[in-house]
Amino acid sequence: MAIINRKKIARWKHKLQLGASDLVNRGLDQHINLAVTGLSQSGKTAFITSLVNQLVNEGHGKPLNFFNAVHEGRFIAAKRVPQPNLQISRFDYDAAMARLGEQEPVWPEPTRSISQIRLAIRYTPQDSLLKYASQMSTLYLDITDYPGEWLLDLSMLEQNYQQWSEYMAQLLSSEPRHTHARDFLQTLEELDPLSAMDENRLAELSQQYTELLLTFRNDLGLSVVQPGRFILPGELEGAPVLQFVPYPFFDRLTAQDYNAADERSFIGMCRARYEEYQSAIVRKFYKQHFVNFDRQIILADCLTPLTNGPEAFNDLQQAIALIMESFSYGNSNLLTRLFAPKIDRILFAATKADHVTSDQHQNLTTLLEQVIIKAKKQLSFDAIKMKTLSIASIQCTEQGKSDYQGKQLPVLKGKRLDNHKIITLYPGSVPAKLPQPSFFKQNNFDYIQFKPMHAADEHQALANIRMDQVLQFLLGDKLK
Ligand SMILES: Nc1nc2c(ncn2[C@@H]2O[C@H](COP(=O)(O)OP(=O)(O)OP(=O)(O)O)[C@@H](O)[C@H]2O)c(=O)[nH]1
Ligand SMILES: [Mg+2]
Repeated sequence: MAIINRKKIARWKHKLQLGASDLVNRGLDQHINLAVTGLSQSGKTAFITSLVNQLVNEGHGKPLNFFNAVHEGRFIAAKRVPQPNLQISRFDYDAAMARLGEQEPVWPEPTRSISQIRLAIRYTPQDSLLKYASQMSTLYLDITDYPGEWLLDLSMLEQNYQQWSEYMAQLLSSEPRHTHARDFLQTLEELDPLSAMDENRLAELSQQYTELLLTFRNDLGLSVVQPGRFILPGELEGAPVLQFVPYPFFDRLTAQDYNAADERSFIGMCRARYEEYQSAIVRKFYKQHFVNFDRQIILADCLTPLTNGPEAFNDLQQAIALIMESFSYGNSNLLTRLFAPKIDRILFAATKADHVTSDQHQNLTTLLEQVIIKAKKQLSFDAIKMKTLSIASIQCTEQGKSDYQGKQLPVLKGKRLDNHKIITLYPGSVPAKLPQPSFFKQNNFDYIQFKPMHAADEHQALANIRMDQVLQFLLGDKLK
């Protein structure tokens, strides 16, 4: 009798454990939807590839010392599992790893569309409620990759056509954009906004505007480039919804005339297309992919602007502030989460830190803090944890010392992306504050693009800088 009872009790206990674990998994924070945010070429795809790589290959590379679940021996394993949305492409981790594994490794291509990946992370709970529910628990992590060009468009949802035009007018009329925008502005100045507009003529104007946007981004290294789909149209290439321009001379129009303008007029046609762009493209993208985030990492490349000048920094600052307006921040206790999930942790990461010697990492972190200071002030950050780090998702250089005039100087060694030659260099110092124009006159920051190091095999963790701290900050508290 006693034996039966013990067996029964053990079975009940087991059932209870399973049930409780199931309940806990469904009810508590065992799922993270991570927003990987960053302008084009800031390093999103490289970051996602490395994050997946570090988790699935844990134990096969540089130890993740600052990731507590690993450090405490509670991390069991991570694997890719089917993503929730079956209509979106899978993030092509295998292709990214295959490219890094080639004899001459190559970086991921710039992203052209949206993809997703879901990871299941198995761990032994430490001292949370879960400990009593089961010996093993799972944290699901969802990540979406997308072209950085589309991200800035989110702020257009807050502006009507007139407000957006006025913002663009302000940008186009100040340097360094103005020099390039003169002809375009003059053409629009000569145009009667209420006159009938030919669709082909508007297509030409929007082409001229698109070329300007490309110059701003590619030649001047500026970040605020709107609308993003103009430079990365995808399947919308040539569609009328991408054929409109901002009108920079609203002061010449009365509110009455503007409101009465019909869709055949220049201003009416631009307004209608802008509104269509907002609702059919931007709002759709936002609704499908930019709600329900719990955690966010904002990746920023602060080193490229060091080569491009003070305006590029100013623009990066504006772009980050604009982007952050599109997310909802706040407290994520269970009750509020059920109705409106909010981001409760933000990590600001200065990417590509392997481009500078390690003695400059602290300055790079401080510099990013200066870049985001305005954006942080604009938002209310009740109960939000924030951290700033300098990272390299995929480290391409080795740190070393070189003898120079009797002194040991820190140097980097890496393979140049352009000519595949191995070089040893001191790229220069990073200012801890937003650089003044004088910095650019005196200093020559040597920004050289490097080839990624050869990934010997896909089961080996990629060399990186501080990815363990990234994991700890973004996931650590959920793996207790
Ligand atoms: N040295 C170094 N370079 C990096 C690192 N991460 C990214 N890069 C460089 O930055 C480029 C852009 O990285 P991506 O990950 O493709 O950037 P992205 O944000 O996905 O860009 P889009 O897809 O265009 O929005 C790469 O091709 C590399 O040249 C890094 O950790 N170290
Ligand atoms: Mg990408």
